[in-house]
Amino acid sequence: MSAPEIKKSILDHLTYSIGRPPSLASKQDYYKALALTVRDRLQQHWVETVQAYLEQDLKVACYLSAEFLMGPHLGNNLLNLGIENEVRQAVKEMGCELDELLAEEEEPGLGNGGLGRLAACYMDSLATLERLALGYGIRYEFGIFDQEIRDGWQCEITDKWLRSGNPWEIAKPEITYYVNFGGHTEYYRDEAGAERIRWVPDRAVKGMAYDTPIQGYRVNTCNTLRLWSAEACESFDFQAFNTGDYYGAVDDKVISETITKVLYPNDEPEIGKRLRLLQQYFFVSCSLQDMLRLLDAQGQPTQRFPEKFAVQLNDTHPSIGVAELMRLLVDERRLSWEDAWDITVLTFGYTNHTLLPEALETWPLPLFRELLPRHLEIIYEINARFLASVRETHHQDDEHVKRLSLIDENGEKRIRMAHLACVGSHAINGVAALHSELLKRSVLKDFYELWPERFNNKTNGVTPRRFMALANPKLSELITRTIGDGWITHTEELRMLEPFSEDAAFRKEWRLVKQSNKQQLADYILKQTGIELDPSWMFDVQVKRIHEYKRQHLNILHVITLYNRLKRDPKLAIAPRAFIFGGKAAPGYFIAKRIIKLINAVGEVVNNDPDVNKKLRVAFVPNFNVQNGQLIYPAADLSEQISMAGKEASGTGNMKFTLNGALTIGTLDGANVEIRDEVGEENFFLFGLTTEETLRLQQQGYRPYAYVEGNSELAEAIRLIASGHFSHGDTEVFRPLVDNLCQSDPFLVFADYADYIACQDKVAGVWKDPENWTRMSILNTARAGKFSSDRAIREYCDEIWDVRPVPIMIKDKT
Ligand code: 73E
Repeated sequence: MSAPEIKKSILDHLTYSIGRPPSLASKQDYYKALALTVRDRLQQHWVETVQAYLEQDLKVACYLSAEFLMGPHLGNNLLNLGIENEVRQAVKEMGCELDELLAEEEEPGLGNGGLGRLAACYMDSLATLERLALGYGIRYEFGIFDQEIRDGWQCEITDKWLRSGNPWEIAKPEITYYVNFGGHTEYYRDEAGAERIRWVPDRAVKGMAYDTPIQGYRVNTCNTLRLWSAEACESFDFQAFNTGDYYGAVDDKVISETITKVLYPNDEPEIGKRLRLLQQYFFVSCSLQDMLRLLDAQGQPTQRFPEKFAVQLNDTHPSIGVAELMRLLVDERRLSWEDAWDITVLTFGYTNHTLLPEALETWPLPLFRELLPRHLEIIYEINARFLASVRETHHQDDEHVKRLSLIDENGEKRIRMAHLACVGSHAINGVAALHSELLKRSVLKDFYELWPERFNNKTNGVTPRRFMALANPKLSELITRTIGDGWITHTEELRMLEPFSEDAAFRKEWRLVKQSNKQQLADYILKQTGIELDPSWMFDVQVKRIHEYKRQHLNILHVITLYNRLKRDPKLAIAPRAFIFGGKAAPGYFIAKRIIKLINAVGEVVNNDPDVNKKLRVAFVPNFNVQNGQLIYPAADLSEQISMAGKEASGTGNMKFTLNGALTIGTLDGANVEIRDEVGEENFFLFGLTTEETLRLQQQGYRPYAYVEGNSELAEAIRLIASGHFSHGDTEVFRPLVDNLCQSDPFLVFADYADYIACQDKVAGVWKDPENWTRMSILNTARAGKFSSDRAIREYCDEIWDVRPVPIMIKDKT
């Protein structure tokens, strides 16, 4: 597509799609016209991809996820299509700057954090690797809230991402399915006289598909992200309307549409809310019905379902799919239980993302029965057969059988969704090597002993297109100039950079790129917060959801420690550092919200104290999201990955930082372990207890206060927080935090404090030698190729899904 063609298309869209003369068009109008121009181009690829699917007997990867944190589409699509330069020129000729138009896009924040972003990276890699794929999820009307910081506190603002429309999606009113809820089940005799069960629901909603094209990088494959939106079956209940109950008539519509209204803003802990179960069942049912329709459209028998679709469960959120597929096959398609079960197990794979016990989904039985009575029966039947086989073939005792059961009978009965997912899947994986090992030893131990062959590891990855090529154009240009551009799709080629770490001229260029990225971030932070940062300082960054296990408070204790050292001796020579934080707290997570307040409170004192602010600054970037993440990762010198060992399943931010040349300070947790293995222990700052050591310490009886008594710097830091020093004399505001740490400290902040501080002192020492730091930075990028989502997706396709590449030909390129 040439610049003049692009220009013509934009003008056409302004006139015919938007209905504005160019002279009156706003930036938003131009953005939309450009987005529609790009979308037209994607549609050609899309149609050919669908055509290939219809013509050939192909298998499709279906990624079921309650979250897809896509981030802005425009820049990514321009990159993947390879038309950025032409577009830049075209819009310039129309008096616009491309960067201004890019800034017009509202980010679709349909996810909380790593889990949702992983789904988005996997969609990018699937298309780039030319694998047919459908992403299935929920079209939330309101995504993750926007975070504002007022007086140091987080405020949540509704995310109205659809307010100006969404040019990337295409509504498909012809692709709708009914989803039932409630009611009861009953026996009946079918035509052949056989006794069967049917579900008599008392409510139904309609799910409508909204499709977004997912373009691969420089290939013709363009896959589909299909998100379901709930609608009332009929807009009005005319019966009620006629009897004068106007509001009653609208009520059903309101209730139905509520299902896809809002994303639950919780990362990790489960909330057990009724609407959440409705959301899960709603999108899973629509998706499975859609697959069955596609199968029928191809004239394929139901038995071939697992040959045509590999369905991956992104955590337990879609795991009701196991029962729903059984219902569709047994009740609606009249397959035998045994045949249906074989299909189900061959179809599903289950990815576990967390070991935190409080995050494992279980549903109270009464709630489940009320909403999904037929599914409850199906789960009972699955459970009865499963436990019988366990008793028979494995001679397990009652205790063991109880532990494996899909129903937790301790106290209020609950359905264990992870157990349903395990029983109903032929493959079960964790998201980093350590995590997959711990799964086998802890939460899924009994299942591992039963079916060791089902268990495997798929270390997470991130897309190098968005998180390097797009986010860090300067570094990408330098790398491409040095080793060619093959690394963008074959990140193992980054290894070719290794020898250049010894080249002083290359190191200088590397530093200049980092410097310029830091300047850009400093400009952004100044604009957002009024805090001035010097790009010659070390940028020490921790951005991720705020959670106690991630230990942002350990980081802030280091800041306070440096503050105290400088207050004691203002002349102390310390390497100047900017501490940059970002991340959202779940609105109901009391301690996490106080951690945000503490970061801002410490920042206020530090940044305004002339004794220290020439060497220390603290900034909290409000509203951390994909968009500003793209500014943050490339600007980091030091990446903070300091979770308590055994708690972070993988982490993916750690990978984004490493690929962009940040050095990591981290524990042996999640994918940190593998990052360290890859980059070399000499290029990684390791500290802290190992998983085994944390377990031992907690078994022995952990006494956090003993660490305060044994460490004067820690004692001083804690005393200062408690004294109100950072809170204008208010001794109450941080009391819950301090008490929690001193009395229980569930994530061993105090136990790791001394080693963390010692390690940070080592970091400061290395920073003093910029040539060496740069050498290490280059080696981090050069050796991070493993953490591409392309590698991860290849493993899923080859080892779990059996989905092969299918090159798409563009037949009529006009
Ligand atoms: O370690 C991360 C992991 O990198 C993990 O905490 C996160 O998933 C990432 C991708 O694998 C995660 N999110 C959730 N569970 N694990 C979660 C749970 C409930 C709701 C929303 C997200």
